[in-house]
Amino acid sequence: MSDAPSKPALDGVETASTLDAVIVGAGFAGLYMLHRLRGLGFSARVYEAGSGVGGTWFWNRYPGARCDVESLEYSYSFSEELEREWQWTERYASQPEILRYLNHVAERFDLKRDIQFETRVTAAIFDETANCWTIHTDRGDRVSAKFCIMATGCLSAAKVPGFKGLEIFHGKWYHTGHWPQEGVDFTGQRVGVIGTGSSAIQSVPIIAGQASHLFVFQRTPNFSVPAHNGPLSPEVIEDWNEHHAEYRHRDRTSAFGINFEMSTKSALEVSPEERQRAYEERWRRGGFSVVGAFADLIFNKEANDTAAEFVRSKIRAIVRDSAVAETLAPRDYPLATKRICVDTGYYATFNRDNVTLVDVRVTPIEEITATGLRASNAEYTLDSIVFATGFDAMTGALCNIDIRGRGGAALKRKWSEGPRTYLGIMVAGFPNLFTITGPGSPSVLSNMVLSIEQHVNWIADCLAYLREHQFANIEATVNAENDWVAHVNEVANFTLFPLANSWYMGANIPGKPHVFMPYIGGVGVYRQKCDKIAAEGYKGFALSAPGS
Ligand code: NA7
Repeated sequence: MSDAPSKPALDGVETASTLDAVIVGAGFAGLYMLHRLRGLGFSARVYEAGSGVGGTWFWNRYPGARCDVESLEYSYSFSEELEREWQWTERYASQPEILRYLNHVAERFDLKRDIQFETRVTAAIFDETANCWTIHTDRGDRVSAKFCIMATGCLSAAKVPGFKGLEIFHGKWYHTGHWPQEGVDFTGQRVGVIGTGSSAIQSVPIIAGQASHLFVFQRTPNFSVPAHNGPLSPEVIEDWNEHHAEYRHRDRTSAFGINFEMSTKSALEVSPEERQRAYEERWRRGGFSVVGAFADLIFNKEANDTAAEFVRSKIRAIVRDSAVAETLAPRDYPLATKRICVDTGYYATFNRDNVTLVDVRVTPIEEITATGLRASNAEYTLDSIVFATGFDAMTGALCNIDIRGRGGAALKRKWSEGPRTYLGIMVAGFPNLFTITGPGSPSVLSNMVLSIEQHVNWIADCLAYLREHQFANIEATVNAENDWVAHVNEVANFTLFPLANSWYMGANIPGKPHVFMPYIGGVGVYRQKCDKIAAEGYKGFALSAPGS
């Protein structure tokens, strides 16, 4: 991977027009936002850094990339026709299939004509005199819009750790979140994968099948549960086609936006045998369902320990070398407080002769060398290095844009001690700026597509309301924002989530404040709150007429 080439400016470098809205990003969120605004008769333009639609699913093309939410649920629900005409092929959709879907959506709703590709938004400045946003791009565009809608994604600012020596490495290196479009063939190579999060856990089994030798450099082991992926049966598809309205409603009113089936029992009130049966049953089902085996797994450490020990026992049963199994078994944080992974053959990959696990907590990576990587105990000769090292989650993509609100105040500065929003949708001091699935909303703790649709609909309805009532501005009040931030923290502190050094907590980025960023109150509860606030005339927001 190399730095992006400098881009030529497009014709008509400055765009004088004033749009109703600029949307930043053409993933699931940006595409649907454009569709909704068009339907309401607003003018809108999307700026997208990639050369195609897809967002996360455009960039994350690493081997084995797949969604860990089931395909039937991880899809738009806004169009009955779309719902009927698109057929998912597998329980968990692969990245190429999701990208095909998003391209289909873009074509079907004729969205591409309002998307400017290969254009990264660099700044969004609120002009208090003209009462509009001025958006700047790396192509030299400068466009005005009444509303600026950030559809920039929660896991889009890829993070390559600053290892000494990377620039002298003679081999090739990649980040999973910026995978080359043409793919990579590791056949016969010595490959190092750094990181053991979801991206590594999906790609390691595939890379191991190609490489002559694969070294997996692990800092923190992750809990992973089997996907049991496979083709969707005609019966499942037929059932979905018949009942999807009902299933979608169930998801919208649920905790995580997926069919989760949360037990009402405590893990501590049942016998060890019953507990084991429940975990085994969930393990057979696969996916996140294990977290719903008991009602208190994310609230009670003792209850959680029983589930964590169950997964560790599975790791020991799969991995033949007991020392490797122990290294792969997470111990220092509760199950699910770092994003649980969903895999196909991850642990079994460590039974292969051509795979070596390196615990970098014991032998830290010291530097990248011309020929590979030096850890404190050994030097590893590598042809390629894969950084599966994650993202500056939730705030990274927003803070990478120079966003300035009233009085020229920078969002990055406002968030220097952690993100502050009202509902995860708006920020006090930044009128008419919306953040789809922003920090302080369920976002990454939910089925993202469902949460995106909810935010997009809320924002679209809000813009229609402003127009109808002749308001020019909407802005979160400081009080409402303070109350919301306190509520987000209060709910998080009821759970075990703050106990982990996770990217939910900003812990993976050196210097980032440790604040639990998503809202864990549940998507159903959250939706009700958002709807109530809108129904009460946007309580907690200041609405003002032009020029006021
Ligand atoms: P994650 O889940 O953030 O995983 C990144 C991994 O990289 C994780 O194991 C990190 O260890 C490791 N890492 C990060 N920096 C380093 C350094 N400097 N040295 C060694 N190891 C490092 O990102 P993914 O892309 O896998 O998944 C992101 C989300 O996408 C996922 O949760 C799903 O929602 C889909 P750490 O745990 O920080 O010790």
